Amino acid sequence: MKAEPVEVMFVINPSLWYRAMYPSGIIFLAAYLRQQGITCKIIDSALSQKRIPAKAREDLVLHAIRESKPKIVCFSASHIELAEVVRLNKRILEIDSTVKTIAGGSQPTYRPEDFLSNGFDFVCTGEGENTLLDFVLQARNPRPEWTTVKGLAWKNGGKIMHNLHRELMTEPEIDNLPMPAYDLIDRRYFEINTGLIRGLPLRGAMLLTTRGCPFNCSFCGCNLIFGRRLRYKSLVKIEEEIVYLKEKFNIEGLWIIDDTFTINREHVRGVSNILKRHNIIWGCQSRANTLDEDMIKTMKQCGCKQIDIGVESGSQRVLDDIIQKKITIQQVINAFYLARKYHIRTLANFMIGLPTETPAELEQTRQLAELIRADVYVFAIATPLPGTKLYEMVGVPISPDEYCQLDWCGGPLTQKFNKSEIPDLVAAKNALQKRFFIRSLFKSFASIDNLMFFFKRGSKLDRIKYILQYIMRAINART
Ligand code: B12
Ligand code: SF4
Repeated sequence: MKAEPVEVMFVINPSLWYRAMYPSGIIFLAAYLRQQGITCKIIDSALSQKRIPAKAREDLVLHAIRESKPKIVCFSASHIELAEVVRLNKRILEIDSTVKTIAGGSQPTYRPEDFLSNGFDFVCTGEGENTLLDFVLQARNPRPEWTTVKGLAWKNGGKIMHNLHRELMTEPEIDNLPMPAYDLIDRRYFEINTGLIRGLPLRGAMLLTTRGCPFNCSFCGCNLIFGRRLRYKSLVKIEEEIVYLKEKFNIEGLWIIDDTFTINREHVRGVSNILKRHNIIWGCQSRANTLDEDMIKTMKQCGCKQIDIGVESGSQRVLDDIIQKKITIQQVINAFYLARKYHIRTLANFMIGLPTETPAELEQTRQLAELIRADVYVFAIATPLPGTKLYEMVGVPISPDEYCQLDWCGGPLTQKFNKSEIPDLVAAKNALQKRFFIRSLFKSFASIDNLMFFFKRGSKLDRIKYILQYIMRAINART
């Protein structure tokens, strides 16, 4: 059957196919355009029923473009997706040079020139809904006036132009956004997997309840996208989305992807109560300084199974001067104590190898890791993402060709950007990871809570299959 032509095509990057998590940005954008009567399609893993090599997946994207003949093709990209997005964009323009292609998301926001110097004519910086809508409307114009599209960076001849900054949407505007276009992505994203709430084999989805983060940690560029003022979705709209996800995909769990969910006590209480009402198991990302006993107690009572907390370092100097995290070691200890007290599983994120970090400070990190008795530990080698303050601090230029080599576990660039006094970061990271590996694996899968969850639910065979796959992947990654 011939595909219907569409005006706008969104590409889920081939490297993301078969992962448990869909790119949320794309489904927000597609829903917004659709609400304005613009025909949209998402090229998704539904195109292929089995694992196929990367090149073949790219070919499927090109095939879909030939079939649907979109006027505009949209890419979303992090730094590690830059290379494939640039390659795919080139191949699309070879098929049809009249197609307008545009990139948005984290890396295009942090560094638009990475894309504009590599074959893209248009980049959206920051929040995308209104910029993309204006872009599509201008593209319909025989003489488009690109300078009028706020938030757009573009190429005028050989020159890179940065239009006026796009204002962030107001809270009422956020609340009026349509339901994200879950219906345009593959249903398999919502099948049982252990990726959403680590180790729990459940049917789940991701949920965004706020936009923005008031903090400004040096390694992160999140607030360049959604700003530093928190904008909340109303509880009514949040409940509508949860009901929709339950009815349509029979979800059991949600991972709240807000940058920091636990900033506003009232909001946390409101969302938690909704999740409880709908019997949803959930997890979220948090900061040690925003958690208190009352909040943790409410969260536990309302089905929260896991909180991910960025601890980063056991050295207060590194936290203050390098990471600029605005938390204290005492707040970290307290947060983990409270989570343990109320039996909420914790995931502690650490990073090692920050500029000027000494072996003694690394030892403080190890001691803090022991002290907090988290359930799951993740140790990463601090990696200066281009566009962040940490990148400037490290001061080592990393070219776009090298982005895909930036590796938290250690890679060819690790030594180049190591400005700490720890000589072998990979060995140091492996030693820490090894120390906590068995505990993390065991707590991910065999905690009392997990076992209760497993025995109380149906679909046991499917769940076992997913757990085994997850363990195999963890073992393979380690060897
Ligand atoms: C959920 C999440 C994940 C999930 C799901 C990822 C997925 N499939 O989308 C998981 C856990 C898998 C993940 C993995 C990783 N992530 Co992540 N992740 C996030 C997180 C917390 C939320 C993203 C999200 O869904 N936001 C909600 C949606 C609505 O927002 P959005 O995607 O930004 O989209 C809006 C705009 O950006 C824009 N937009 C987006 N795309 C497009 C496209 C067009 C054409 C237009 C016009 C506009 C536009 O419009 C959208 C609506 O306003 C962000 C933090 C953040 N605040 O962005 C980090 C973040 C995106 N991740 C980051 C990183 C580093 C990673 C990893 C590399 C981590 C790792 N060590 O492995 C991997 C890489 C994955 C990959 N292949 O890209 C970085 C990216 C940095 C960078 N320079 O690119 C971020 C920004 C966090 C940070 N600390 O800086 N991540
Ligand atoms: S609190 Fe989280 S999202 Fe906010 S700036 Fe720090 S790392 Fe980024």
